[in-house]
Amino acid sequence: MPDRLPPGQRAVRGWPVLHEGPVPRFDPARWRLRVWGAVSREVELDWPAFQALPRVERTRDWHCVTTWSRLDVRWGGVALRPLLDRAGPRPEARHALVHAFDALGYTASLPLADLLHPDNLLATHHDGEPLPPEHGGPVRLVVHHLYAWKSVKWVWGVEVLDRPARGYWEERGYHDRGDPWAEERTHR
Ligand SMILES: Nc1nc2c(c(=O)[nH]1)N[C@H]1C(S)=C(S)[C@@H](COP(=O)(O)O)O[C@H]1N2
Ligand SMILES: [Mo]
Repeated sequence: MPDRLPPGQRAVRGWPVLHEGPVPRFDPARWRLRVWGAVSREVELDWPAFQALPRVERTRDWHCVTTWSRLDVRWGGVALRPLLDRAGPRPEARHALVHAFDALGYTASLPLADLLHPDNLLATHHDGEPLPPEHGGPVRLVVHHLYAWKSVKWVWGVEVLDRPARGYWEERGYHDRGDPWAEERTHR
């Protein structure tokens, strides 16, 4: 299936675990999903409110910048787009920083337009099973169309910005957008 593999990628069968730092403990009593920054209305949802949102499934290919790709990954969870629409990004908003609740405070930055892609998920399930903690459970972002470092595990926050900012890997030389088909691996 070479037409499904972006340049420099190879398909793997298993599911590599890849992240910086230790897997954090999830506390459902303290977790909140927040959308804030350059928005008209901040969104804040606790775990029960998040769990009550409509659920969707998406099966898509997924590409890590370290050259592995997974084909037909089946994710389940909550569509991100309606939550961003609810927050109402202000006209000047162009960028976003997505935050994890791990000890590292991992973040990924991306153009707001890419975060608004209707396929993006706050994934809680994989192949119909709850997402394991090492893969970002109970909830991670999935942005299928960008390199996987943008798909923040253990997500809690989306910060909408009217100016560019850089996340964990972007600060370390990785690309601000990260389109695998354009091989946007690092900054020029
Ligand atoms: N919080 C957090 N999310 C993260 C990372 C990380 O280090 N911390 N690594 C990213 C990278 S580089 C990849 S390839 C994917 C890997 O997800 P997986 O371990 O479920 O395959 O998670 C992304 N999300
Ligand atoms: Mo990655």
